Amino acid sequence: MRVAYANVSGRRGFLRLPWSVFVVFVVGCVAVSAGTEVPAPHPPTVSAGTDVTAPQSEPAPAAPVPFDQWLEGVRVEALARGIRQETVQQAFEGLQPQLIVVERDRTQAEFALTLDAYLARRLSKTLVRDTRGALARHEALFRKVAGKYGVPAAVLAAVWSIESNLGRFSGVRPTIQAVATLAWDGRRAAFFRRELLDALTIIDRGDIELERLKGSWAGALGQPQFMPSTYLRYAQDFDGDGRRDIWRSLPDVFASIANFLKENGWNPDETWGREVRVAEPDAPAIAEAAPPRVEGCRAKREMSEPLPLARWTELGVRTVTGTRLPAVDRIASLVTAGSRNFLVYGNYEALLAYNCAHAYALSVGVLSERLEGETGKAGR
Ligand SMILES: [Ca+2]
Repeated sequence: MRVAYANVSGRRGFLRLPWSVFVVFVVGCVAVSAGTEVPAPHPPTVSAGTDVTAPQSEPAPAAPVPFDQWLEGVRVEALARGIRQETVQQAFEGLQPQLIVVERDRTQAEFALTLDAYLARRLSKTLVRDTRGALARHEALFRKVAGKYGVPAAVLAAVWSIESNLGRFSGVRPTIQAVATLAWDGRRAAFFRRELLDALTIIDRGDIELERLKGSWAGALGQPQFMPSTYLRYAQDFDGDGRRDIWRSLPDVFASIANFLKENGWNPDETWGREVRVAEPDAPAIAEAAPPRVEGCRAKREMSEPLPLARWTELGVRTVTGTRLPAVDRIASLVTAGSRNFLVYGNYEALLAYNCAHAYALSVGVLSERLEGETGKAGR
């Protein structure tokens, strides 16, 4: 199987590398959810709810329309969509493209890491400790949100941790400017134009003031790093103050993450999957019995067709400690990450809906497991 990872910035530039060998990260994505711009590996967390495998590029116009002229067209479209004139006027007042955004979108500074090496580095002791601490500190709130949406607290905390380092780095770039720049720049014009109109809608609805509408350079908002369209569809007002504040309200942040996963099929009776042991001699039979999928986002095409757990057992697959897989009637797909293998259930696909990359979904899954311990998933 072959795979590559990239975030929004890499949409036009997916590299195709051997699946078992490399994970490609775009350095630019570091700044995506980290207000600081440190070149370290980071999963493509920019676009919750957006399939990064969507068509990669649109031809850039031969002679770009001047920004002001282009913006006038968006203004007309926004008004036609019912967004109030004063909202558009305020948002577009003095607006200029932000060159660093274009630069980041074009930068191809990439480096490769095996996926298992990535997981080992990403899930550092510090990250696990900090996330565990946050989970304990907000235990009552996590329990309340988990109870309402049916997504375990450990999974919510893991997503929060991976997306914005527990809210520490949710991005400092003004969203209207960032998204308008990318929409004008042309490469993903249609996609970012829709996101720009959705960002205007967010302000128009009064969920947040213009000056607080901030996020990554690629438009991902707040602590869950939702794109504006994802925000409109999934964000929640859990503290009941009438606003969906995914920047400062932890009840809203946790509930928004939970609602996204629930609406994308999270099943409260199952876990996400588990690491498994595959013996080398069994590999050919497994490849024959469970070929790669042919449909779905890129990461889905890099996992096997699903088989019943009993069939995986017949094929010689065991838990990572060598015991038999649970005797439950459930289907699972195989994900290979370098030297490691994982059998994943439907909930894993809810994580892929958040961000279609195994580097992301495995980070969340493995981190959540470390937080809750193996006992949390006995028999599941
Ligand atoms: Ca609220």
